[in-house]
Amino acid sequence: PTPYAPALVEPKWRARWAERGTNHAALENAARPFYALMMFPYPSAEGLHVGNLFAFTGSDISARYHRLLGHDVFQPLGYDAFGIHSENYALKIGAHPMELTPKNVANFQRQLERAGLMVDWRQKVDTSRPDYYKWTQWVFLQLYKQGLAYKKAAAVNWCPVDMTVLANEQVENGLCERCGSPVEQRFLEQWFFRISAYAERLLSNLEWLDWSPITKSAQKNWIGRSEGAELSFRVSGHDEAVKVFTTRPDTIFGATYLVLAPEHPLVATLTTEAQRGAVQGYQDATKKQDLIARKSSKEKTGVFTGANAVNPATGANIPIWIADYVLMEYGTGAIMAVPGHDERDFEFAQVFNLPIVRVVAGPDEAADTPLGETAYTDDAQGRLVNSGAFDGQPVADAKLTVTDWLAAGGHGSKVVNFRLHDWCISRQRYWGPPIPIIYCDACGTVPVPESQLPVELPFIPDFKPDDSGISPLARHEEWYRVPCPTCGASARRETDVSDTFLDSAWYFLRYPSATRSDVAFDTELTKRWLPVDSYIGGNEHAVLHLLYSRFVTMVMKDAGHIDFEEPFTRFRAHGMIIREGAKMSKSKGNVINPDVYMEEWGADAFRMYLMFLGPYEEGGDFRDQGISGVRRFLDRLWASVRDARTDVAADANVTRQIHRTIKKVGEDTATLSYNTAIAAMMECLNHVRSADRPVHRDEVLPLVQLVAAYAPHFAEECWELLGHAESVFTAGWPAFDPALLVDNEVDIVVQINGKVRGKVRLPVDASQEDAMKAAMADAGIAKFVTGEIKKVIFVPKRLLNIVV
Ligand code: ANZ
Ligand code: ZN
Repeated sequence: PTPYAPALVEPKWRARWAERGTNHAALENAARPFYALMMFPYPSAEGLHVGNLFAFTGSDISARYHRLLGHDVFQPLGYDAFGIHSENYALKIGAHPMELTPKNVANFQRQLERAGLMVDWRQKVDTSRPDYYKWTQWVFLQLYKQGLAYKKAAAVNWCPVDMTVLANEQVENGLCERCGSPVEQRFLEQWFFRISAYAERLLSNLEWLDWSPITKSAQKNWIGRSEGAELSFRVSGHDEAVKVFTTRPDTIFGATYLVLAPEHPLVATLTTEAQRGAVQGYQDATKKQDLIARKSSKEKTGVFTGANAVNPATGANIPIWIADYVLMEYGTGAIMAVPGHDERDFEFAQVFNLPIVRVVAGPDEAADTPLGETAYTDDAQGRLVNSGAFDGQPVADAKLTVTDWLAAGGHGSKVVNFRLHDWCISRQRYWGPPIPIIYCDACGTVPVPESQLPVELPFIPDFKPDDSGISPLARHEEWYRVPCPTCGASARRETDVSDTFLDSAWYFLRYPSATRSDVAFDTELTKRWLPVDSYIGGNEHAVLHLLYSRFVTMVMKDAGHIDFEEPFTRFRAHGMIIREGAKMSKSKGNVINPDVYMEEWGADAFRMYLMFLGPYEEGGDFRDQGISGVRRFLDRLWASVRDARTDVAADANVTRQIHRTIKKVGEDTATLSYNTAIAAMMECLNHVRSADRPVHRDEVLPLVQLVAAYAPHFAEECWELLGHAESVFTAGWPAFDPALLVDNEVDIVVQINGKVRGKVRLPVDASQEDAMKAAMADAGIAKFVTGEIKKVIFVPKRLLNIVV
């Protein structure tokens, strides 16, 4: 008898799928379209990572399951091939990204095909190819037309050793993730997208989106809506006022000093001559830090500007300081410090000996209770003290009444503030789509006409960034010198490229139309396939990619290109595969090469094994042991299929078990609970094989359908072996009979004189008489019935007690 041989079976079915177009969706005329999306990979030179494969397999199972349910499933995949990761890697190994990327993509393609994903490869996208980024540039122009793209000077992270701008994610504790040198800030002119204008909408739609709760809450925090007040403090001896944002206007009587961010534009004006040296020294030191270091809680530092402001509530003169714990990017870049009730202000006041006043007291505290070692920050129970006419008011009321009072006096107003910043999309790098803008001395900023797209990224050997902080393209006049599209005069192209996150913020719109060269996305195809029905990916993209995608989709809707504003109806975050308790990484030497495992055990066994490591949405520890167990399951199922017969009677108990398994595997697969679904299939197979007789064909047939989404090549081969000419994926999901789900037999415990002596298995409706008969027929029980039976107690379905 032939054993299961994945080395033969798997290539056979991949070839047949390709030949028959099994994995292609009926893009033009699907009756029940279902768009299953997985996050596309960045094609690293190391090749497919086991984490990628874990993610993709889970998506693939869900897609295949929906196909079995009768949907027309479209599952595309592609490559997020532009960006700093690819470029840095090319730099490291001395290659050119334009030559290296296609090689990496080809290697990924080979590995992905081997994994047996149900991908419609006709619709593949590669963000680094002109036929794709032409449309990324088009997306930029749509934002520009809507007034949502603008240019301004802003700080960027700058690594002085690598001589490059770094994304925030590439800065770890203030150091460059690549070389470890301290990161500096530089001011450069950059393009921004006005995502902040969409903050309220991005937040409120979260309420109805069917997304993983962790992803939603990460977005909610990132958007960071705060209700409060913007208050104005007059500066003594100046015309200027300092505006602050506060969520605690009720504490204004306790504001004993103001703090400006060191970069605040008023600092230069307000600083006295005596303090100028100290202030400038502090400003320079702050420039050398990145945002992450500034947000970390460390010893408070700061400098007095020499200027004072007037507290509008108390009339007191209060000093104006600068300190790096106040960030220019948030609120107004200035705060009123209330050391009695804010932790950071409290620490600062202690370091610099500034007055700390209590203006809120807890329920059982007197107005003069000392504050002790920390600020009193509770805003739920307190009431105001030392606050003039407001004394005694609960904090919640005072937030409103104090704001109204200050507003009436012309000192400020109620505002809603968002943490979400506009999205900086300029990169002073090479490996990305050139931003489609031309600067003309006569016409100013001119968008490249859509008919002139793409603005092709030229091949330049010197793509390396340098200390100038300007893009490598800015060294190539032969490229950037172009006639103005409007007046024809000599003009200059924008030489920055756009952020990789822009490439991935619309790729799901492109897939159905990937082969179209006339439009970014076809109206009809988009209507049929979008929004995406199921999106599965890593939660590390919760606030960048997923938020940007939602934003771009909203803009496309507002511009009239599409008729929906949320791109992903359902999103599920998968967990991570870790090894020996650590995240896998090359530097830790604990990376797993999927090729090796697929070679030894087969792709199907490896897929199932990955899914068996733990709950899909939580992830699990990768162990080398255990894959043999999964493979053994496939071997045994194979043998049962091979040896199955039709000339034996099906066993009723086995049939019931099969129906229960169909129900369970369906429910578990629908909720991505793949590990428990696999366990149920294994248990079921044990039942099928334990009966002391040959296996009936009907007993393995449904099992093959259940396992198909998990081990697709394997299932196809079994299905063929069972006599089918068509793919198992056309066979549908097996139905279960609800009547067979309930047990129709139960174990009844038998006691003699109150002692358990055994049990008998009987139909659920067995009577006392039936139970007695069965008990007496069991020699092991009957031998304890030594005298005359005095009494019998019978609890149906449970217990038989015989008293002798
Ligand atoms: C006075 C005050 C009193 C504050 C108090 C808090 C407690 P969220 O909730 O995150 O919006 N703040 C405002 N702008 C800031 C900036 N640019 N950098 C650093 N801190 C800033 O936080 C709002 C609070 O954070 C504001 O309310 C302000 O401190 C501070 F008992 O004002 B509060
Ligand atoms: Zn011009």
